[in-house]
Amino acid sequence: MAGTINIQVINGPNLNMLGKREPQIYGADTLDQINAGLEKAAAPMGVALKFFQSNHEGAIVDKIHGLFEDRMDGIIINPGALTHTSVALRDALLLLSCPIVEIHLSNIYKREAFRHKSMIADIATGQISGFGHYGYHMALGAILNIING
Ligand code: CA2
Repeated sequence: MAGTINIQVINGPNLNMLGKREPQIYGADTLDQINAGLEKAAAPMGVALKFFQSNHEGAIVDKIHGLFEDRMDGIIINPGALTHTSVALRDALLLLSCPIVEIHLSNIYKREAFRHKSMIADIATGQISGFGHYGYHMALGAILNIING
């Protein structure tokens, strides 16, 4: 019998402020509400989610190093602004061999030019951008599709 599927959800800088400002760009839901909705969808599918948010690049890199030991089945990551800047995040994710889905609430390609470049898009399994919090659900479905075939 197949065991539990373990998926780590990582959110980067400022995403703890969701629902508190700029709802026209990022939606009205808080990160806790988004996580709760994802958990509700994941549990009946035998998926255990772990959640991590940090405003600090090094803390996220450390977390990813820990996942190297913990052996997750998949990673859903919204790196926030680190998407566009962080070679350290890119290098850390390269340590992992499980599916990695990069997700953005907003469509980064419809926004300022500096958001059009992602440091991790070409090393991620895939990218989802512009579907609000539903993007996290799409990412979950994409990882399960890869694992279950
Ligand atoms: O669209 C996304 O999900 C982003 O990753 C969000 C980042 C942004 O830097 C990326 O270019 C695209 C910013 C997250 C900021 O979150 C806030 C939420 C509420 C209030 C203020 C900021």
